[in-house]
Amino acid sequence: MGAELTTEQQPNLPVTPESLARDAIECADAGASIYHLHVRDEAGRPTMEVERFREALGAISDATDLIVQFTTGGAVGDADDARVAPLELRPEMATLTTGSVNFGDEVFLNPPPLIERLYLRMRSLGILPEYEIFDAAMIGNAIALYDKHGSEHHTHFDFVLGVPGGLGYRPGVLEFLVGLLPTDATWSATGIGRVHVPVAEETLAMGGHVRTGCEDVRYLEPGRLVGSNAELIERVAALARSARRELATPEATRDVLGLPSAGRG
Ligand code: KMH
Ligand code: ZN
Repeated sequence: MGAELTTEQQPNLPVTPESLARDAIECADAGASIYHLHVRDEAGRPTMEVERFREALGAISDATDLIVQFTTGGAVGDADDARVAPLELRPEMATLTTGSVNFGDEVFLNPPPLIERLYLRMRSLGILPEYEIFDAAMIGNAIALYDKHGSEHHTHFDFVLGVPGGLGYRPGVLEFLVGLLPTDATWSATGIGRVHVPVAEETLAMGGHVRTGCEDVRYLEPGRLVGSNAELIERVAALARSARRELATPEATRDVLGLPSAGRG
């Protein structure tokens, strides 16, 4: 789950800048438009080291026109300063979890001063936050945050359903969550583990966008480890086609999110 996944548990994780670039190309070819990025050290352990983010961002941006979205959640227990630091590289987007949540046997801590610090840093650097919603109260926290500081940016939410300790998936949950969003917001959803397919199907039917990848899904089916991020994107792309939903290019996604086009960046 998340950055907590090790290369022992999932040997197919891209780690080096070269493998991240290859992975990003495959993802783009399969229909992705945003690349949510965690980085790892040479031993495959999660890190928030700025240099690793710099190399990864350079490699992915040279190889594709995908929107690169940095994690600011990192791995459970990462220090606040470490979570803020990579933002200095000015990725187009970064995640912002607007509340604390139990996370397996641990706690993913996001106290209000850290949330505000991350938000203000993103805003001052022109980075678009993606509000990561692991539980319903986080929606109100996000709205209160940009109401306080000015919401001149587009608002985009991502529902993460099925983390042990967070909000789970069942029919009706997405409708409830979407009902709490401001009317001009866009949203995506991801189901952790075995709920990834029903979450994707319901999201597509409701007009939302879908996130998927090795961070969220370990097994393609019982006993069969996911071979690559692209394999999961291909699965979602097939679901999108049967739901008569078009795949957005990175440029179309920039347009939806109010990001400058890559050419004007
Ligand atoms: N690894 C989780 C503690 C994010 O990328 O911002 C946080 C996470 C969310 O994965
Ligand atoms: Zn993440």
